[in-house]
Amino acid sequence: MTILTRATTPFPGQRPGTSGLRKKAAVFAQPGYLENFVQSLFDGLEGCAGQTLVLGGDGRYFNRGAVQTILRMAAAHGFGRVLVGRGGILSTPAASAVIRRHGGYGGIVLSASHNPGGADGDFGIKYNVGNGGPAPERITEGIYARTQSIAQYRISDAPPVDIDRLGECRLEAMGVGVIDPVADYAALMQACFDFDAIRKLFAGGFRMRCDTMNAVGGPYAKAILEGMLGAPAGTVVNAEPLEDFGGLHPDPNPVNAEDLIAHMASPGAPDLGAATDGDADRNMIVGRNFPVSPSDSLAVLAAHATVVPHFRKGIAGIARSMPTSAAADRVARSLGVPCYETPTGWKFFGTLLDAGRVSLCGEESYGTGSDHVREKDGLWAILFWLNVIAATGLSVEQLVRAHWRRFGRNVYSRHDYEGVDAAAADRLMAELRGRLPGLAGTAVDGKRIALADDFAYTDPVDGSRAEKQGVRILFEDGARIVLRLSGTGTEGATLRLYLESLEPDAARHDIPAQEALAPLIAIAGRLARIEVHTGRDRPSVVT
Ligand code: VG1
Ligand code: CO
Repeated sequence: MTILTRATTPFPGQRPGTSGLRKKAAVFAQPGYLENFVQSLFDGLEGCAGQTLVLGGDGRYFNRGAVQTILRMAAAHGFGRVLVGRGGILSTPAASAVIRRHGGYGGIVLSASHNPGGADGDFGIKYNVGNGGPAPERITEGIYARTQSIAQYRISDAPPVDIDRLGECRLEAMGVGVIDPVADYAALMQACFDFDAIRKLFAGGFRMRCDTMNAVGGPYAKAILEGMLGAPAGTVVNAEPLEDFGGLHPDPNPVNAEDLIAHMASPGAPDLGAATDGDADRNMIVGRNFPVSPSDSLAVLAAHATVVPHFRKGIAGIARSMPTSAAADRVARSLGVPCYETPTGWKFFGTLLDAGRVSLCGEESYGTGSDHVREKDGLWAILFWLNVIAATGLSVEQLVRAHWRRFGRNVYSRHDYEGVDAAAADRLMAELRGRLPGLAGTAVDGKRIALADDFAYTDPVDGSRAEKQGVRILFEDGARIVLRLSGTGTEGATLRLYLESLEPDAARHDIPAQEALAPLIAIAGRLARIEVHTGRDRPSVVT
């Protein structure tokens, strides 16, 4: 076995976005493409010689080949040991748990998460640091800088490692531990939640459908829900991780998980519906004929946190991404704990969690998590709901409605304009930004604007600064419009329009969100001239 140094030339555009580098699988499959990125990552790591790296992915097309390449490069770089999930499988939250539990130097997660998979779909790679969380921007920007001047990479010519058998082997001087991808994670879940109470719930006839969308959540949900908690076999559906997710788009929202939504609306629907995404860090919660908005989910869980063993003593604070509704803010206020507003992307929660300033975090994009790992965590959120249901005896709908009555309802929706011409999307944002200084104090359709800015964030722990994180227009009555461009797409641009209005009147809580938000939708369309710029008279996805 020899460690080879191979000459290479830079590929353009290897800049990680909201969560890692995502490109078409065919782009990643080009000779040297993955290698360049991984070498650029390794070049920036200091003191990793002899250390442990965690490696795994969501099982999509190209996952297995990428695992072998990265193993051979890690050996050439002097890592002491790589812990790899059997079959190359690790969900994003499980990778975070393994890094933390085994004192990993960092970890590589192979996933384009909620993006479609398969040979014609997307592939992705993300780097997590020693706290188990996504690398902060100074690291990802450093990787990107090196990809632009890379001239060579190092790789062992060793034969492939058998990643399908648990146990230890060697690759050059490096150890490779093939681990059960579920075990550490399942133990952590057991420590967080009241498994006895959830077991009793299922034993008492509580029924659930958990749709893991043919993605990596399947083995975890099966082992924990059906294995440890006694949910009937068949509770978890689409449970086999497939390279193309069986053609499903593993982005759990009412549009992509329409089967689950229909099932939950049918006669004899189970008590709880849930879905997870490609890498199992997102969750969607559905009651009987009652989808829960992710922003509400975070707020409801926060309000009931002390029923869960992990939060028995209460929570230190909450953090939410800027476009996420302010429902959680109201809960934080009532608990007397701080609520932080961060830019979109889980990487901005890490410092707050590490510093113990917050215990719970959430994003409007079906992401919820806590200080148990440093990633959002789909199955954790589902278990949290199960624990709250078991402890209160209330249904999903009862919990949410009681929450609205107590705190008011933050009516919420996101409109996505996908595959828009990138230059047109940039023009829209530039024009809108240009108009911001004149907006505060003016009224549109009788609604007075209190603040209009481009969200900027200074991390209160490490002082790092993130700018241009999305245009927000705040109205005096608590309503908000937010516009930003997606940082995870691989085709053209995706414009995201986020809409929120506060409805304190319980008599109006039944009005469908699109109807309640109609005036705000009209204002947003006009202010941003969405149709003029994009040529679209309606969004592609409404959630
Ligand atoms: C989207 C979501 C964001 C989430 C990110 C990664 O980013 O809006 O909240 O953190 O995806 O989620 P963007 O830039 O496309 O809006 V995952 O589950 O795809 O890693
Ligand atoms: Co994900």
